[in-house]
Amino acid sequence: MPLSEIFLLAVATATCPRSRSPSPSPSRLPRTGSDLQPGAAIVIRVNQIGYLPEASKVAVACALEPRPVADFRVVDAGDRTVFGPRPATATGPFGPCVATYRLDFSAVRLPGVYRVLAGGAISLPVRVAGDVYRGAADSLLAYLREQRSGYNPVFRDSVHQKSDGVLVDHPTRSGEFIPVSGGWADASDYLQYGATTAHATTMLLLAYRDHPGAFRDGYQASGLPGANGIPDVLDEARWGLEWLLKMYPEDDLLLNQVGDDRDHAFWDLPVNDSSDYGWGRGGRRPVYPCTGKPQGLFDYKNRSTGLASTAGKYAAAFALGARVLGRRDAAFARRLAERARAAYALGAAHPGVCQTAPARAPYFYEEEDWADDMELAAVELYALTREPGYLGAALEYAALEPVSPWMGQDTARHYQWYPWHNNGHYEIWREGPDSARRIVAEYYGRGLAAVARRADNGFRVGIPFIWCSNNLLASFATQAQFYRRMTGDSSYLEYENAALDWLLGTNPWGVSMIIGLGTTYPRTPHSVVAQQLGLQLSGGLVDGPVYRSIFQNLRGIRLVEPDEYAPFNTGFIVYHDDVGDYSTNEPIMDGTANLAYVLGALGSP
Ligand SMILES: [Ca+2]
Ligand SMILES: [Ca+2]
Repeated sequence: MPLSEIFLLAVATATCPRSRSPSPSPSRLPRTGSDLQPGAAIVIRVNQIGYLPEASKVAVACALEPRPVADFRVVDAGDRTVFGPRPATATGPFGPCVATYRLDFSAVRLPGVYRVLAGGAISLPVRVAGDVYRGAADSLLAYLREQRSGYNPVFRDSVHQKSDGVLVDHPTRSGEFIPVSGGWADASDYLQYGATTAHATTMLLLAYRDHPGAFRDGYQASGLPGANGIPDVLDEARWGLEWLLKMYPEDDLLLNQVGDDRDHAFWDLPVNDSSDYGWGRGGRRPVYPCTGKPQGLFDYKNRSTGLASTAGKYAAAFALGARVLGRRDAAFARRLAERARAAYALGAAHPGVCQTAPARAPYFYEEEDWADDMELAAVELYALTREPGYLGAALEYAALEPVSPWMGQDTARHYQWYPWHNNGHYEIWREGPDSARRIVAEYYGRGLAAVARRADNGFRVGIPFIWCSNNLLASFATQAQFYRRMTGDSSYLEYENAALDWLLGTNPWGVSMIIGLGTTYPRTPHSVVAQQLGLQLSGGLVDGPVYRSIFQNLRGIRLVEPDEYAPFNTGFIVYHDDVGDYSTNEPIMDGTANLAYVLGALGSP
């Protein structure tokens, strides 16, 4: 949940003596900015980490003025033409591009570094090699380490270690201290949510289970440098699991979140967070239980109806964790298995959603679906226990939500259907009988087809550009990859590749959306840590482009520097590499972990 109010409070008012102006010092930060030269009317966008030799390779030319592009060619590092001229495929306007052209150079398979030329424009260098994705999934983990609460290895200091937390909004126990220090801050604020943490943890566990070769061991359990004999992705997953166990301390006490948007009053580093929740500045933080009822201590309330959405996510992470970590730590796995059964039973008894709790601002994660979460929990418990009742339940839950409902739609509310793809179908395919495998494959296919129908544009993207659009692309690519593995059907491979290419630079702005990956990536993210320490975060996936109307209507957004991408922000979607834009340029913890799976698959040896 972004720092929605920070600029209103920190800039527009002077009532907070310790508030800091978020004006960055751009000169301290390296900038690449736009590569659009004055007078140029065409840019060529490519995947900036490169292409696997046998993969399809499509650059996209974006013309900002009407100018026909008939053909293109590819040159090698010595400027020799190695491919083309070949006809460019005209694909119509998109966003700021009055015309787009797809430039397919899949036939270039020889490893090397190339550039694509068309219409007088030239692309960034393009690498073709078998190892272009090697290490990419691991690089995401750096951001998760930076987001750690409890002990933070970047600061080598404690973060909220003694302050978390005081139970609030509980019918009988409000005011009680419950030790819940740990986990990850959700985004550039320091709120922490059980639902997003559980999904992130699940994605890390799945990434390692299916693609262990993609991950290395360079960090300790604490997150400090140094190998410990455990792949870092499992160190990070365990960090998530340990916190989730604290957030589910008793069979009937399921905790929802730590902190709330009162956090947004200050632009502080996590180690000296001065938020005041009524116990003094920098004091204790509230921990909210899932209550099954609309929640919010002040004017704004969410629309919670039950516990299953969060209980299901916890149960799934616990059960999967028990399987993946079982051989390394049998006692920990037994504890996880016991908690998985209890959380699942709690969710089954309380169907409905547990949304995050707003405080002073009207923003919260408006999750509306819970069958997907209970499906995943049930099938992970089946995989763990082989008790047939869990498989039967998983199939029943799967039938309640065959397709993640955002797929095919123009818009959705914030986190309305979450997670953005349903891991449960893939797990049923892995664990279930043939009849069930066919059914869940067909479910995935329906969702992919619905997105593909909206993708008739040069970039081949069919997602709605709601807040956190990059998560939708990462999840679309993940689901498409699952589907291909399940069916052998490559009908959606073009869209799967386009989604990843978009995240890595093949988009109108020519920006890789993952900090540190590629050539041109966000240099001034909406992050206190990056801005105040003048350091470059690495690994974080930012929110991504949004509809212009969303950018214009969210509270408190102020761009604080000239927009280097202004020529590309003329269409229906916008993106700003600006510390002030929490709608498009804020790294997010769960989105980053969500991407680990698909990058891990591509980066496996
Ligand atoms: Ca390690
Ligand atoms: Ca859900």
